[in-house]
Amino acid sequence: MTSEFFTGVTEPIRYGGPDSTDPLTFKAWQPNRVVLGKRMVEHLRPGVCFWHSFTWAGTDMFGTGTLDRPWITMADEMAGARAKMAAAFEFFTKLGAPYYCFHDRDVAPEGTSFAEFRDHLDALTDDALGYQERTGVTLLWGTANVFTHPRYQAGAATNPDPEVFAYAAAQVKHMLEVTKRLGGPNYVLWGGREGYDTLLNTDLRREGAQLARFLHLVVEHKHKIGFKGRLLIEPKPMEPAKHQYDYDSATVHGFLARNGLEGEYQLNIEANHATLAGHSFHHEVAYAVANGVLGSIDANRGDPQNGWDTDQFPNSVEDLALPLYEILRAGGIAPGGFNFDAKLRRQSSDRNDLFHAHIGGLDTIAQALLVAADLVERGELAANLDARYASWDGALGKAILEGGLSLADLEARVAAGAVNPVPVSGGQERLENLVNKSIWAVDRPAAG
Ligand code: XLS
Ligand code: NI
Ligand code: NI
Repeated sequence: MTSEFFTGVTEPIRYGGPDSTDPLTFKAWQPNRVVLGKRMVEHLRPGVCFWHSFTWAGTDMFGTGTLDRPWITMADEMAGARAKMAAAFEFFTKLGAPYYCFHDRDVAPEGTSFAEFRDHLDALTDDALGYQERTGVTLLWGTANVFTHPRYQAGAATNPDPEVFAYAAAQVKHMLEVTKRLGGPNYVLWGGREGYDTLLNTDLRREGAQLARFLHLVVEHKHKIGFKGRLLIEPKPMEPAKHQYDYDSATVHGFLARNGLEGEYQLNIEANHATLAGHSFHHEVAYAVANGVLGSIDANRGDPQNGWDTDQFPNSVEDLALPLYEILRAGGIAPGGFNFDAKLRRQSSDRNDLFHAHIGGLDTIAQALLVAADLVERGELAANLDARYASWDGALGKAILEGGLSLADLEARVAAGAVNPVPVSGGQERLENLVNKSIWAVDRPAAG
């Protein structure tokens, strides 16, 4: 496409500040503003995803597309793919997003054979390289879509048919190479159909072994081709399958440990998947940090009214401040980032709505970063946590942890009256007030 698609926005979106009345300006996102010694853009590394923003026409299970995405129905599929990529890079540039993410199938038409699909993908990767050079926008992560085609109806790696495993392997191998060519610092595996609809036809033992084998093959190929990026698994408890094996952070971490894969994979944690699993996003991030498996973030939100994976754009600073606090304390998210795995509502059918959505998302993560930085700088939460566990650094605590005391030793001490624990307040409300203090303190960021 030679002419522009997003004609309602003629200039890159600029910072207007909290009082700006122009809805097409940022209220909090200032990529170059320094926060705790690092620029906002380096802290957050935000990315736009291809699938929700350019590959999805606004269909749902009851209705056809409502969004204006002309490339989807173009008769010449490669011309459609090129128009889509042109519009996508035009959008990234006008928004000022430094990164993007895609599945192989988001950019390349399926064609009539795998060989044809691979040729399409290679040609479009050449195009993407050109766009990357011209715009400076680069890949945050690549991934393979091994869930849409009917061949994957019973799973990819966990399919009862090894030929389907082979097909998925071919796709992942090639997409890993494409990700390397595009300089992507991460590669994501999301097992949307690695799970079951009924246990009546499912051999859990076999499927677990198949999945582990698949993950080992990916690691092997990564090292073989010298891909320096990280491999990430994206947990999700259900949808589309009734139950998915990569249920949540802890489940995936356990699976990796059981199968000799620890250290080879980190996690891509999605806010709405956390809530679908009955956790908070804060919990999933905190678990990953505590266990050394934090990789990247899929930023979005669900709707508390129904709990589905509605993939809405993040808009709550409160929900994101504490996950960001964990991330700051862990030393940051890089080489991961914040991918907006979020889609417009079906009625948001103006072209500018895609800007409004991402402006809101960027402003929200930027503002949450300021709150998190304020919590770090004040240090009150951290001091409270240190004080709460301080006696584990004392004589008794150390002796227990270092293995110097048996159950019998401990019984002897308790029986001798040497141990008299006194309950201490957890102070939850006092701590919650500290969080609100930071939320309110950075309510109006200074222009800068
Ligand atoms: C779906 C997932 C998917 C992954 C990439 O729920 O979030 O979009 O992020 O395959
Ligand atoms: Ni999702
Ligand atoms: Ni996702």
